[in-house]
Amino acid sequence: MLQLSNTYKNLVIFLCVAAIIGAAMYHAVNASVLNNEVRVMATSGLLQNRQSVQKITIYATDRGYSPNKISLQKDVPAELTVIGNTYSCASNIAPNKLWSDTKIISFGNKTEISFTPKDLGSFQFECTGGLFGGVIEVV
Ligand SMILES: [Cu+2]
Repeated sequence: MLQLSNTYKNLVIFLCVAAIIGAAMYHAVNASVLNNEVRVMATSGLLQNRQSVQKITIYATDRGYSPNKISLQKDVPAELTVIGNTYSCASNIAPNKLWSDTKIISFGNKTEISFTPKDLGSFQFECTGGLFGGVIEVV
């Protein structure tokens, strides 16, 4: 049998203990990092659900709005992006039960219309001249 000096034996024992403690700490830190990530993901998931927006793109064209029938969910914020692609009178939208100001849709620009539908039902929207329009169903 190889005779090991006491100092050498102590060093080996110290290294073994250090390796075991190191591995335990590594796993503990790793586990807490993982737990944090899970928690952060869960929190942002909740935030996303709470703040989710229904985004719809509508084109204002020479022949009116496309699409001109839109379905939205009640109590969920809505963001309509109206893209102006006409000089016709579809380039403005009159106030109605969902929003209270005239929206100007100039050619080549985007106009955001934001609101939260609070009531169920069928809501008409029209250009200020009443030639073109559409309907928003709140379900
Ligand atoms: Cu019009």
